[in-house]
Amino acid sequence: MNRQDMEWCVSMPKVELHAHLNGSVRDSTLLELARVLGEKGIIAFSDVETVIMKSDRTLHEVFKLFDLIHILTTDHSTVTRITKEVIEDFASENVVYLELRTTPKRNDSIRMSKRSYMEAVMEGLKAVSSVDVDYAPAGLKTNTFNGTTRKKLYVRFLLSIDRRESTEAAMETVKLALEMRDSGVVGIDLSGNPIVGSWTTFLPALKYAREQGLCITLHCGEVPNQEEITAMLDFLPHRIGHACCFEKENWRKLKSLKIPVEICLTSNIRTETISSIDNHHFADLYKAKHPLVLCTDDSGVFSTSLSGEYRLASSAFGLRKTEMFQLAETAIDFIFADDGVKEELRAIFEVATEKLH
Ligand code: 6MZ
Repeated sequence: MNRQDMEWCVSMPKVELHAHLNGSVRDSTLLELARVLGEKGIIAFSDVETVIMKSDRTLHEVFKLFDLIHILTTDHSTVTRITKEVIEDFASENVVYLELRTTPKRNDSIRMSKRSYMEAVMEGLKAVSSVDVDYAPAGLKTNTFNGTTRKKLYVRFLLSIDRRESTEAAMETVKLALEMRDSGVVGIDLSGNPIVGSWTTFLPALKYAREQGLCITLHCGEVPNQEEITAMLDFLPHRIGHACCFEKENWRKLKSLKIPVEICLTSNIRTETISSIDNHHFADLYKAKHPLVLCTDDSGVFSTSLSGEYRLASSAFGLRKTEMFQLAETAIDFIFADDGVKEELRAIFEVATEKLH
């Protein structure tokens, strides 16, 4: 694919369903934050700089990097800043619907509660000025500037439970999600280092969330763990992320249940969860017409973008422009927002079809 094709991928409307807030921070922002903490003597800037600028990372190293990023982005005002920047970055490449996920964090030393963390996130969303943002159920809230017709981005939130957390902490996150439904929270994600903890710890919270009408997406099969993969699929989540280390029986179950998969190509290759793009399960699932959506995972950590993921899929699997457009449009079926949003998104794609074909 040449440069013009990349421009085409950027101009196409896109739907992002698997993006972690702290994994999507610009390198330039992380370096700026590191410099400030370096000057205060809290961290050694040069050590941090090397880690941030490193391009190849195993899954293990990625989680060490997240611990570092979390040190850099701890306080409320930084959480607000990164949220604004991340949303504006997705808007700038024509993402029209974004489900942004983040782990609400409690940090007593700076008087941060899970709720105040999320309030800082919401403040960042409201500060977005480059596009109009629709962030809550129909008719509730939109941050429109000057009443003029401008580009619009729908943003919804998923609250993540980190696998390091306890059952109680997970339940607190679910309760917060329920209280924040009017602010655009639509679901719960289970993420974090896949070799840490047992997913059964979170089962009571996940079950409760589902009973209360929240949608659920689980990081599933990022490492080989057949027992967990089977149990996760049997739970019938609304979507799963990754599905890298599946065995024959897992594929059979996934396909028969038709659970949509959030595919993160660059992330899987960089973390060596998949040995090479030629062996990626995207090809088989796409051929089988299994519900799929291309996502970035951590656009900052893996130096990618959603347009870049489409370009990669196109070059690796021979997708033509019409097929890429269709793939992007089909993602509307798997979003957690209501039918009204789905209809509006379909209208956006219809207008774009005429322009792009
Ligand atoms: C599992 C991941 C992940 O929530 O602090 N996270 N969990 N697998 C991955 N694949 C590479 N990438 C990111 O964003 C960062 C957090 O998202 C989860 C991890 O829990 C990480 O700490 P937030 O905004």
